[in-house]
Amino acid sequence: MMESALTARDRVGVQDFVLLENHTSEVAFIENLRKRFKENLIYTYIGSVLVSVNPYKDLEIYTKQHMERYRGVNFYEVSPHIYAVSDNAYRSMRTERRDQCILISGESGAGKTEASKKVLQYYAVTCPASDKVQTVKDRLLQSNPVLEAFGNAKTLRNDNSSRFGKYMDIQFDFKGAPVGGHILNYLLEKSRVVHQSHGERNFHIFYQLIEGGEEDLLRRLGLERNAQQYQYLVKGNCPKVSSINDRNDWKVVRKALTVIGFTDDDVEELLNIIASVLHLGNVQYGSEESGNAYITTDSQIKYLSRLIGVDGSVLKEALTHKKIIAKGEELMSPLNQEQAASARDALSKAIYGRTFTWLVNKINASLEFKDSSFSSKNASVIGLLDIYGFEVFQNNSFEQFCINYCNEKLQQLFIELTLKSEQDEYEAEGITWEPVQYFNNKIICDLVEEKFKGIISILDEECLRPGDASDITFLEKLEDTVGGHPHFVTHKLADGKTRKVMGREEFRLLHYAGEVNYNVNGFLDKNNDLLFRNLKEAMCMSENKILTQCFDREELTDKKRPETAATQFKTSLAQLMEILMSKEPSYVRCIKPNDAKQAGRFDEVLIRHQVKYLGLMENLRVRRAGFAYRRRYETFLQRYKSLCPETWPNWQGRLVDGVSTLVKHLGYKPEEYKLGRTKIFIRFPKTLFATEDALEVRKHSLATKLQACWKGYS
Ligand code: AOV
Ligand code: MG
Repeated sequence: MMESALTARDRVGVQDFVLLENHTSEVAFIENLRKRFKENLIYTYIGSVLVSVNPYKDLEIYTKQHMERYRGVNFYEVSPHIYAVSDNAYRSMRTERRDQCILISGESGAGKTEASKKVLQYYAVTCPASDKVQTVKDRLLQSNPVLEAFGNAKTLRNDNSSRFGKYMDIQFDFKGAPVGGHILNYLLEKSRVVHQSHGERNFHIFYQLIEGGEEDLLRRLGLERNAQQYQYLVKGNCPKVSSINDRNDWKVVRKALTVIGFTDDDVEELLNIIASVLHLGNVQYGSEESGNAYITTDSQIKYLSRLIGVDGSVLKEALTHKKIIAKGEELMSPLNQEQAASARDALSKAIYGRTFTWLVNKINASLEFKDSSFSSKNASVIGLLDIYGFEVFQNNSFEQFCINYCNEKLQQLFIELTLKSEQDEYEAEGITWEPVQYFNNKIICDLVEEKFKGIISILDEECLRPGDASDITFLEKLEDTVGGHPHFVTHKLADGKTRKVMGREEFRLLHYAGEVNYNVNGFLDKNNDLLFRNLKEAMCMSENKILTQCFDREELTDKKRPETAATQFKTSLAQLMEILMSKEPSYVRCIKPNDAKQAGRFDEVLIRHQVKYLGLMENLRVRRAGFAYRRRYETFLQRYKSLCPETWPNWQGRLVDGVSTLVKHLGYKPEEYKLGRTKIFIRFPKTLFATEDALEVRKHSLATKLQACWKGYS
């Protein structure tokens, strides 16, 4: 028997939080999420915002049939899905000719990267295609495994954690076919190349190569099939991860590189670099009596020299000395063991980081639309943002500081745009409304990025200051400058006493998503991101075709000090915000159901916390403050016209009059709704509920009548 609309709602909850009877109750909100999660319904709307709870298991909801179900169908007429958001953005782009962006946010492991892949797959399958376009689609899709191999890693939060930020433009021609793409990448967590925390790994590619690389390839690269042999792979004591099959992933990545257009030569040069980073990590030092470092592992130098095409003696000298230019004269000053090891690590990070940028550029070249009759400037665009999510570890450093700052910026954008677009809509439709109070995290963004007195400015100041500047002086300066800020805490209390629970090398930021203690150790070095000149020179001599593009001789003559890492990041985020602001946004808010990466576990405390900091309750309140529901006249009429004899089967007059006739027939009271310029605004969900139920009843009675008819025939 058909389940009645009411009991179905009891079981699976409402598919739009706006329809909750008690919309201010967080308990009701979470109960609704729980009901749906239990039924494997991971998606729920707040108006047009999609809330997604990571199921941590494969659901049968991403098939081609599912894609077809969402294609060209109105948002509210099908159950909530990432495909509905994708389709909606696509149709808005097509019909309104307005560039779109899909912003996916949520903490580490909440499902952002998976969501972004679903969006891309949806377009690849459902958008029109020609042969040429098929290549573009394939390349767009295949860019993912490649970038994930080089830019993702296992962390304690996520087995496939994005360690870089990614914004991808998908370009469409006037027929709506994807014709190209462009990726912007943000601050890769390079430090992972040389160090991993316990239980974490280096970037996937290293393990994929070692596990999956063919025998003769490994021989050529001088590598053993054993990750334990490599210093850069043993720090986290976690070579294998149960959810990851490195050997299979290697095959996928290798194939993807070919699809993207990498020649065998390109791949060889790329792998030479990956292998040389591993060899570099195994370069060990001894200490002479004088304290000067010397290299004890000549065999590594031999491999390195061969793989990157730099003379062995040049490498050896560069890895143990620092070039100083004094009074116009060049001097080689020997390094001690510790300095030499850190110079070596700086080189590894630089090589890997620059190769990653090269990789993104190479992918961009392959995604570039090349057709003289159509310029990418005329293309319509859907941007897809998938960044690293907010994260807190036992020990948090410069990287977490940058990642969490980036999340603050994105939250800020969400706040501005959801409020703004809501306001704009009421204004455009000629309807007055009451604004809702939000926690505005601008105060935290300012604390980090403000000119002269923000944390980044103070960090830069310490980085540029000659003399005794250190991580600790940086912390002291922070205390002096932002010590009184409501979102900043250190061990020092206002009365001169100390806070025992905090270390002396830490500062705490009260982020919108939670408190994080940052250890200042390494902040200056990481922000400076310096590479000794002679190491740069050595790299400029490289015969490796990729490295010659990564290390440019011009850099050696450039007298200007490069911008610090944090400032570069800040600038690129500001540019990103501008790009996003210029487009019409759709939001996907991802929630992580538990910390154990397990299916079926709904950890209420964790979820409540996310609901809070993502501002979902406020989001809902804003959505409901004026009118819970709004629909374009044609959509509303199309859906409910069967409920009124005057509008059924077709209304001939003006749409607004049709809607007016329909709602009067349905018994809507004047205070329950307003008619705007193009849309009907419905104040209470229960009004729409009643209408939905009436529709359900009508469908049911139609179905029963049909069945009766059918029985009569048989
Ligand atoms: P993230 O991108 O939000 O974290 P991911 O998208 O990598 O998180 O998701 C983490 C893991 O959760 C994935 O590897 C899948 O195992 C699982 N998962 C996520 N979404 C789904 C889904 N829709 N269906 C099935 N499994 C899913 V980070 O990159 O760490 O912020 O920086
Ligand atoms: Mg991710």
